[in-house]
Amino acid sequence: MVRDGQWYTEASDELGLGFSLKIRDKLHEERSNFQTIAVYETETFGRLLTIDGLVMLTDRDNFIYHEMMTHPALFSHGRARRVVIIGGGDCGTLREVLKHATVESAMQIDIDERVTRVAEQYFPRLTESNADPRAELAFIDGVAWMRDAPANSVDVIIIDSTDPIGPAEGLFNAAFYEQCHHVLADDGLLVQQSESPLVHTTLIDDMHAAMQGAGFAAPQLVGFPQPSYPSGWWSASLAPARARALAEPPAAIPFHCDYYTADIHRAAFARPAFLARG
Ligand code: AG3
Repeated sequence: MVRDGQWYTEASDELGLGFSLKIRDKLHEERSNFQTIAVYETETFGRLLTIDGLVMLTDRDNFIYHEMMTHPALFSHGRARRVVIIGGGDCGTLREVLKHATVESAMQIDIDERVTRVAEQYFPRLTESNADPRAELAFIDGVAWMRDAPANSVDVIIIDSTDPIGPAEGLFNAAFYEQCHHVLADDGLLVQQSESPLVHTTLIDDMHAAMQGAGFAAPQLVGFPQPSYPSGWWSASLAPARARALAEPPAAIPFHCDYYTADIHRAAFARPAFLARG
């Protein structure tokens, strides 16, 4: 039991940094078949979901991550009908995908059903669109699903995974990207959460090289703040299956967002000088 006034900390020895939230209570903790899932009530960030001790989301800032994992990719595609989410068991990305009227099917494939059940119980706002008839939830291995999926059958793949250690490791390599490339339509896009542009530059370079090695056109970095993740600055990497012009977002976004706007979309693709230098 956690006592009032204690702190939750995600610290990384490797990075030499940590992030702490003052907590009121631990609401839940379980060891699923794949990982340890915990939920805390914090003093100022609402509820906190952790997997294997790492921050997955908080009530207060997950809107930035979920909107930025979804809307730049879907509006850049322009007419995405078939969307597949790998990971994302908390359903926050699925909810954002379903805001797009072009989307006819949105399939969320997370290996761990318990993440979704915990989200339904403790983060009901994230799962509020799960009954949408266009949504399908599968609790299977995303790598195996991708291997067996037909060619040219998906418009946008969103990989909303944990860090590239443990269950998500197989989602960050060339073999998996090759399967994604095969499954995507010619004008398809892959987007993957790609950690911090400040402290994970080597990882990002390796990911982009692996994506290009698998046949993708040059990936672009979409940057955004995420205060509860290491360094507070996060990214998604957007890779077109084949070189193509990306579509512009509409001037007026046709649904409610709390972070994403057309201006934010353009700004998020801008490369800071130190990253542009490579
Ligand atoms: N996606 C987790 C990104 C990685 C966070 N890393 C960390 N805290 N060290 C979470 C899924 C949200 N839908």
